[in-house]
Amino acid sequence: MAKVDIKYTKLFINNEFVDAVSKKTFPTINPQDESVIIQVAEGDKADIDKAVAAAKKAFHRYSEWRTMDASQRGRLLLKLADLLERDSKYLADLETLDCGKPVKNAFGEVFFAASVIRYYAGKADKILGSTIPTDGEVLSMTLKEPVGVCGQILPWNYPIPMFVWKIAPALAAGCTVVVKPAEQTPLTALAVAALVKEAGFPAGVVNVVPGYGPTAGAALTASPDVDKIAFTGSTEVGRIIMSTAPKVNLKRITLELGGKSALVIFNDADVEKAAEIAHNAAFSNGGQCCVAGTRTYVQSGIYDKFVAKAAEIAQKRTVGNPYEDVKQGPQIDDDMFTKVMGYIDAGKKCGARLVAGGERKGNKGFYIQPTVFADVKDDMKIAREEIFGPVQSILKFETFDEIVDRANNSNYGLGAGVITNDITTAMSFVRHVRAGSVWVNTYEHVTCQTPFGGFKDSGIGREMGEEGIQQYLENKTVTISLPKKPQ
Ligand code: TXE
Repeated sequence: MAKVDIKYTKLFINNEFVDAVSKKTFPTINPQDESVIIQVAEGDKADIDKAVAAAKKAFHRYSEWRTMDASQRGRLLLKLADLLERDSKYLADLETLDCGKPVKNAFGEVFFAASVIRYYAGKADKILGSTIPTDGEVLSMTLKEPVGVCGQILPWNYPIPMFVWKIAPALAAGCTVVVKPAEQTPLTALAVAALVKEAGFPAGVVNVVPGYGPTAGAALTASPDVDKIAFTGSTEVGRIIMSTAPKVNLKRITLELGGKSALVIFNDADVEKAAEIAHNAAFSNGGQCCVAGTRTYVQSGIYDKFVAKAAEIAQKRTVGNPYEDVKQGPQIDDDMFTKVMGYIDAGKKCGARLVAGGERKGNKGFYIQPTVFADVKDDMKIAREEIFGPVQSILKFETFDEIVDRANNSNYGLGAGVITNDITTAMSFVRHVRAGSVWVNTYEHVTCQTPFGGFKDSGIGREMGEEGIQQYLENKTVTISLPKKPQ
């Protein structure tokens, strides 16, 4: 197992690493062998209040941050991106230790995160309002202003990218932030916090408070001094945030939640290529991906051939020590491991045909065999609920209209995909499917330039792209008396 030097385990408030007010700590667990990696300071309401006060002070109208040129905010972000790349090997090793993903994937994610930061760095001094031809003897314009203090609650599946998706647009917009990383993966958030300080961001602009959801997360959601909550996680907790956050003030809320995305493969597709795309759609990041294409719908003409190929690829998928050259490491923790194994049992019991995997791998660590079920029916639990593990469900269909209805028959609407060589079929599917991202002849191609988010129970608002920064801005309409204005 790799030896990684862990430098930061305390809360990051006001550019300092500090103990929790209660002095409490919690263990972060190594998913490879279930051992305790290290104890981390456990933030709760008292610490969230301190961090929010720091963020509020940093947002004061005469603060260094508020009076800084927008272009300088961009330069600080560019510096942060450089520092991430400088420390990419270290950050990737640390990420793999804490969440078990293959280190080469973790390494790629650091560079992806840097690209997101640079994208928003470039936007910092290009936040434009508009001038409006207004009725009456006035001149009107809009000013775009930062929302204020933002609470940002993160999941554990892509810890560094999720941290950056949240802070980069907020900082480019001029907001200040309090970030609560997932309790399973606090380590890289703290390491990146140290880089935020090194980059030169003023104290209080970024604060990071590890802790549990019902304590630290709930305190952030309930704080009257927080102007916006941005959350990525389960739909269940998204609902809690939607119902509790507005009780004290009408916070802006953006939510990026779960999914049960359909990938639809038509008869004219190349079966080998389609099976590869569908495999990656379902198994990428061990299936711990909100847009995972977990419902693989295959048209009847190629169904049998496709199932055989999908099973073959899954059986060959390498699972093991994430510091070695493998495709899949362990699942994140005991809870998720138990939950996923429960879904695999449910699949076996409800009559789906198991064609690959179906068991845990080894007897130590949270490893699960890549599992494929064929002949899955729409009403089975494994076709309806988000599994968040390495499980692919293959379902058969006959016609276009039938498959659009079936693909849309879900409370979720995060991602969707279609594989066909027929442009009319592809574009008709794109127009009829109810999902926030639709991929044609590819899947899960996510970039910093394109908005990402869900329809229906998959969320509210968008991250990334221009839409991503707009979620951190308020519109201020300014109307100036201008007697005898020229036409
Ligand atoms: O998520 P939670 P969990 C889905 C996936 C997975 C399920 C459960 O289906 O099986 O969620 O995973 C914080 N107030 N996704 O339990 O609980 C929590 O501390 C405020 C999809 O890990 O939603 C963590 O920081 N915050 C997803 C974050 O919410 C609270 C990624 C996510 O935890 C809170 C992860 C509360 N009451 C899981 N309770 C995606 N969309 O990518 C918890 N939290």
